[in-house]
Amino acid sequence: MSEERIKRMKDLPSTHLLGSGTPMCSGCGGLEALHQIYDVLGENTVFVNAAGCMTLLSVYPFTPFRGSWLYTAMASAPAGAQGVRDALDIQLAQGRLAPEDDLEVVVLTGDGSAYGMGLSATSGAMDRDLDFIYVCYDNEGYGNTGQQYSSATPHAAATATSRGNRGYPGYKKDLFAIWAAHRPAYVATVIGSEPLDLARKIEKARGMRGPRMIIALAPCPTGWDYDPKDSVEIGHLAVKTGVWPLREYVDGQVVHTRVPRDRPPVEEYLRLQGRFDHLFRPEKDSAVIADIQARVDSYWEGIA
Ligand SMILES: Cc1ncc(C[n+]2csc(CCOP(=O)(O)OP(=O)(O)O)c2C)c(N)n1
Ligand code: SF4
Ligand SMILES: [Mg+2]
Repeated sequence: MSEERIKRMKDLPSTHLLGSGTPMCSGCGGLEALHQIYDVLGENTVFVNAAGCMTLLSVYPFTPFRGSWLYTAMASAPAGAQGVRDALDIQLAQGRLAPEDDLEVVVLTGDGSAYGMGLSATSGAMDRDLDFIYVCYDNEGYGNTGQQYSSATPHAAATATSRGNRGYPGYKKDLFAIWAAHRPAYVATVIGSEPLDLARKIEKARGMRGPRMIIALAPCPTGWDYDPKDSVEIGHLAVKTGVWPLREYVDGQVVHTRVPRDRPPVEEYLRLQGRFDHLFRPEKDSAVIADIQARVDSYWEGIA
């Protein structure tokens, strides 16, 4: 690494992640959300990151974060967070760490870890009422290894492991509901293209204690196959069409922070993404599109 680059990284403003020449794709919706989340949480944080795209942000011994960063295996980030939290608590109890120097422990993983490999460790952490924030950036597949399907992949999306004219045969798992069933302090869905909603939820989570769980839908130009300039538009359409409900769980209640009125057809969202190309070419697959639409409609039925 050149001296010049090291200097550039050291000179970054304290709450800025980027500008370090990271090997991330342009238009990355996960990075867009993470950047905004970091702007709210700030540098008094320890990020515990499971293997995935965001791991590429940190190249030992450097990290664009101004706080600390710990890398774990895919299934283990919440267990790693427990160890970090325990170490901080012991230092606080022994008077070796002043309360004002305490750090927020933040797990950062992709959907492959959150929806799949790491779900058991996350469930255990919530059972133990671990005091941490979990941020899952959900790009709906194993992005770092070439977009194989995960259990966050939406129905019919083409992935590296679900090719042909049918795409992924399964249906996206409702992780928000699974997490909320554990009755943690807080669960919320966010997206980088709705920055005010995102900032309000992260502020709220920051002011709480216990497990605070965040899922950020992360439009992914590389895995979803679209022009990076369309990331924000795709994020807006995910919310407007009702595909990505913005919601939060607190005190046993689920509240929608945005109820999309006059939802445009999901087709408008699907059409922009190459991973759904086979639904439109060579012939339109009206049955599959109608199935996707019906599931979205059924979700919103009765939600005022
Ligand atoms: C147990 C285990 N299996 C496989 C891998 C290889 N691997 C590294 S990153 C990754 C994809 C992770 O997907 P996700 O959590 O969705 O994050 P993304 O890559 O999409 O950011 C995989 C499979 C690994 N590190 N550990
Ligand atoms: S593959 Fe997708 S999630 Fe990963 S860095 Fe690229 S755009 Fe972001
Ligand atoms: Mg992923």
